[in-house]
Amino acid sequence: MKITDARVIVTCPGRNFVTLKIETDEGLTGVGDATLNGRELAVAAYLRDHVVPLLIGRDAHRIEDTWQYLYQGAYWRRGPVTMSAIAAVDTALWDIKGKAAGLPVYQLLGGRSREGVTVYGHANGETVDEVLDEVARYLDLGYRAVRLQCGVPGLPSTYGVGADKMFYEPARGTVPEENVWSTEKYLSFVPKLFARAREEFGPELRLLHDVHHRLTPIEAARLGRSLEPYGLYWLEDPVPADLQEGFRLIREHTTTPIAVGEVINSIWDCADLIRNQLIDFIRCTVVHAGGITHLRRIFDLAALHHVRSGSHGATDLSPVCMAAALHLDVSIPNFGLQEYMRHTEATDEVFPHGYHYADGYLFPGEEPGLGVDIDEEAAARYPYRQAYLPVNRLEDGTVHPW
Ligand code: CS2
Ligand code: MG
Repeated sequence: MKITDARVIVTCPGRNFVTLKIETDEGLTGVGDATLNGRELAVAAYLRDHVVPLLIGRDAHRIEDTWQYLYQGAYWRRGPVTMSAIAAVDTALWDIKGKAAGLPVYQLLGGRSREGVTVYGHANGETVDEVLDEVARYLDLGYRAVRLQCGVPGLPSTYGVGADKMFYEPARGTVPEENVWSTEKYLSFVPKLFARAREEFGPELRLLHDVHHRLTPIEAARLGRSLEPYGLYWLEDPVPADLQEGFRLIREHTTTPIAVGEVINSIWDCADLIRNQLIDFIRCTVVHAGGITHLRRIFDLAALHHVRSGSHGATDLSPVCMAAALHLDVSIPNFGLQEYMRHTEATDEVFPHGYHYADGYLFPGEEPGLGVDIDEEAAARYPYRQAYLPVNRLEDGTVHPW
């Protein structure tokens, strides 16, 4: 089965998405997500200018060989742009292989290891009371795990807190918005949020929190320790993951489980974290970590070291990525938890999909392939709009991780 065409489709149904659609001489098509929030056009150009010409005429069944050809063949390795572009090709080829076999992709990955994929939602608010009301709303919807993010008294804005509740979206504007950060204000406030949450919802609900890369290892160790009485399911991205060895210090001081991975693109960028058991959950996802082929390799390494999956599932990962993530989630032995931020109606219209939510779980569906597509006519009604992620500064003006 030969690849006859590949198109890069950029659309903005409320937010930007880049999608690759591959066509074959047998009439089967496949889709892959290539969205890199705030840097979308770099991946679109990488695909259009450097990858699509190499795909035409290739055997669509040769997924591994195509992966190696694009990865090793570029000479330049790793990085979010390269790995998102390769991911899009890889995802689309798995979609095609599933359709050719007449099977949902999870069947090609070894079949189901569980009935459904447990997901967590985001309870956000300016105040603790507002956050707790949101938690209650998620419980009414059947969620078994909730992430809590709250405005910090004395700071004008905080990561994870926005006007929209079900679709948090930080990217906007033709220049990046600037936020202000104080580690001191944050560290003294967060334990109060979780103390109230445990008082209200009891000991069993899985509670999570995202630090969004803002602390140093010793500050993160202090936070982890102060949250121990509240038994978090995970503390996410406590420090930037550039220095893998930095996590050792956190580990030496706290039993709060650590989750990392949404900005990690390759197995080489998390191998030390995993091999040294410095983390508990690896949160890479299909689009930014080289597709189903490469992410499965990361999850397999993680399984050997007691590390479970916790894939990133924010709104900037398209329904194509979510579908692919669910096929992996349902099949791997070491699944932990899947993030699920709902997409807007306009996004769901552009990306018709078979996966569905019920009672705290997502189900990938039984359609052959990934069970997701892009409606190109609908996509054309939503042209690209530049949007940047915010930049963060300390109160004295120093640039700080956002
Ligand atoms: C986040 C994301 O979902 C998460 O855990 O950290 O919202 C992240 O900020 C965005 O995906 C960035 O594009
Ligand atoms: Mg995060």
